[in-house]
Amino acid sequence: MNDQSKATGSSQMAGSDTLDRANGNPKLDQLDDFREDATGEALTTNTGTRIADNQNSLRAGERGPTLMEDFIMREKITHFDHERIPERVVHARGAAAHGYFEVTDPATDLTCASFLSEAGKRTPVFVRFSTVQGPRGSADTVRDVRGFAVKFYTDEGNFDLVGNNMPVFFIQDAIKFPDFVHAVKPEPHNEIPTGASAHDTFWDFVSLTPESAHMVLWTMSDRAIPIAYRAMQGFGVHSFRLVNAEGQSKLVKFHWRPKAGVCSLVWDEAQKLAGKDPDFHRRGLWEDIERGLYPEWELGLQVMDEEDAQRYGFDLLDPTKLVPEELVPVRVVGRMVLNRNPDNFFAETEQSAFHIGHIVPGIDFSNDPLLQGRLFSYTDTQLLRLGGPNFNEIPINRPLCPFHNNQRDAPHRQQINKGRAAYEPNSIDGNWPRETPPAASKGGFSSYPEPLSGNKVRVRSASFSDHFSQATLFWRSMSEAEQQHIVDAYSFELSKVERSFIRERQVKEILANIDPLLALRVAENLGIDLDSTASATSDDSAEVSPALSQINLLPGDISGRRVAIMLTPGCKADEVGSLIKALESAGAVAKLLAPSVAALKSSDGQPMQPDGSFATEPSITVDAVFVPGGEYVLKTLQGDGVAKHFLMEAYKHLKPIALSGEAAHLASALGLEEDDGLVTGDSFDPLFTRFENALKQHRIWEREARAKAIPA
Ligand code: HDD
Repeated sequence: MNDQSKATGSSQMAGSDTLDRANGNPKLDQLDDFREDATGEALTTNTGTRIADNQNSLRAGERGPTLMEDFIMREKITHFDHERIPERVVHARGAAAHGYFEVTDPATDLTCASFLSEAGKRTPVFVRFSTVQGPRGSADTVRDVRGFAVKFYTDEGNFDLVGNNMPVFFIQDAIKFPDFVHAVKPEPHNEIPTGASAHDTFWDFVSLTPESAHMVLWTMSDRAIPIAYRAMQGFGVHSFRLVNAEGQSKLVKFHWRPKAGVCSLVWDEAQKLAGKDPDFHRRGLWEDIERGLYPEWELGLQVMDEEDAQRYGFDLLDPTKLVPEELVPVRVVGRMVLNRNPDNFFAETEQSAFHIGHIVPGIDFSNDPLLQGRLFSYTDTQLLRLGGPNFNEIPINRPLCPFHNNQRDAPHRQQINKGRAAYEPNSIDGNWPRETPPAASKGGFSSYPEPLSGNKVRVRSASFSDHFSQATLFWRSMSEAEQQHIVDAYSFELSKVERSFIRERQVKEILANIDPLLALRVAENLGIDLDSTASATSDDSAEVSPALSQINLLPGDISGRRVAIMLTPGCKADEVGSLIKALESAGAVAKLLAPSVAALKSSDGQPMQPDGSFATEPSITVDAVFVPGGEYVLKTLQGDGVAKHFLMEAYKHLKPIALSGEAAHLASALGLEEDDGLVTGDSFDPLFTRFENALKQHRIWEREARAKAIPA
């Protein structure tokens, strides 16, 4: 059975012709994809004993006590009692998918890594996206960094690119990671807040840690509330090293560029989704893949000479700095497509173990002190979380290429290693498995022979000391709307900080150093007196990097966008048909919504089956709304508070709305002013074209100030 039929499996099961009428169960041939391990097989204990009764424990008499002897019940409950493993200490909340990486432009001049060597070469990947702060059950849409971890199962071993959706990090040295994480996590006395950084300990730490200024600015930007995993950039953050067959090395930054463009939620939407659909991102990823709308990214490299490590005015080893794309363009070498959902969340997504130290010949590390510390941390954490050193034998972590060594035993060993010589050198087994000398192709891994010297010291290089220039660059590169969102985010978060001295420190010592106007605007919202800088203005001549603004990262089409079609009794069937066709041919998703999920009759008297109701699929779950014309459209929608809220909320969240035919009157009835994104008309084709153009912009930013007056 293919993935598509799997997705619709539950509704097939409901069909009467697929039921085994004798006992009301689905027929076996409809089920075998659901339990391929056990369909048609007897229920047994873990040791294979067939079970006669799985409903009742063993009792002394019908109404008597349960007997210790009941090995079936005890085995079952013991296993259940141990079902959980510790969640990840950070990045606990996540979702993942399988796919492939394909080389589009071989990088053999830069690296001997075989997975980057030939155009068209495909390598299987498993990708896990995550938030950082919240626990496993927390909401997807909170303000946070998103993890973007890619496991390449290359033919020379696994390569894990364990990155984020932001190109910089909060700290420069791994020794500060526990401090940072303790500060951002829920506070220890009451375990509040879940999935949020709007609390005293986070702002206390970052206001005392100027090196965090740049990354905190990113987390206060729209990047921290992505609309979907498919619409996020990914970054390896650190400078890595690529080494070619001649042994030459370059420093590189890895970039993932989404085909869907970079788009975000608006803050009100993100907060509401956290309650109404906490699974919003994982659901989106899952549904897109089941629909065949496969999320896709380009893999790009920024390549720098080692001699230039300090040429750009910052240090390439400093993970709080990015390399502006205007300075070093991104060279695209391949693409990644996610086209298969996991079969089992626990076995794959939860047990996946990423490690920045999983590399292959042709890739190597730089001396970034954050990277260096991470090299220790990831194996260490898996030992606890996955219960011992055999975690790489778990199917999701196992390489697809052959692997052999003399490591043996330890908890949960899966391999049954044959033979007697588990050591090297040996003469009993011909000294196998043997080392492979480094070579141009298929050679063994050898570290780049970087010359090193120096005293043993605990110091931070002076080249790491500028904490504000790039924060200023980011701020200056934002559009007006993006800047406003940043001001709003700082104001929101700091308003939740109880201690006024922490708020003040952040504004006066951090924001004022990024940009005086940013500080002033936030200070005004917090009632902080900034006398000394009150007349300050931003330096308009300061550099900008257009590549940092999401406004410049839109995809130019509407593929993958979700459009709600608000159905009402008597709605025009031909118009709904044309709309679905037009959306589908543009790669967008049509969602038929109605006052309830009951089928309703359209203008041609035929039943139309909604996919959901206005209440179950609120406007925050879609990108745009189309209301087809129809005899009863006004009466139905105006008399329905949920429907009215749906439309007003979509307007407030700056979404394109098309009101066709009779539905046009809803604009004035609801007090919604027409603009580039609120389009009305009687004729489908021109109306759809205007609607599609608005949707290409994703949001109608010019509406934002006006929409503030609409109740949330
Ligand atoms: Fe980390 C998980 C990304 C710094 C220690 N990290 C983790 C994950 C991602 C990142 C995406 C989730 C992987 C998954 O989906 O399973 N981490 C980053 C990035 C960093 C970074 C981009 C900075 C550039 N991390 C960092 C430091 C340390 C860690 C400095 C420790 C010194 N990270 C961990 C960890 C985690 C982890 C505790 C938790 C679960 C896991 O590793 O497997 O070891």
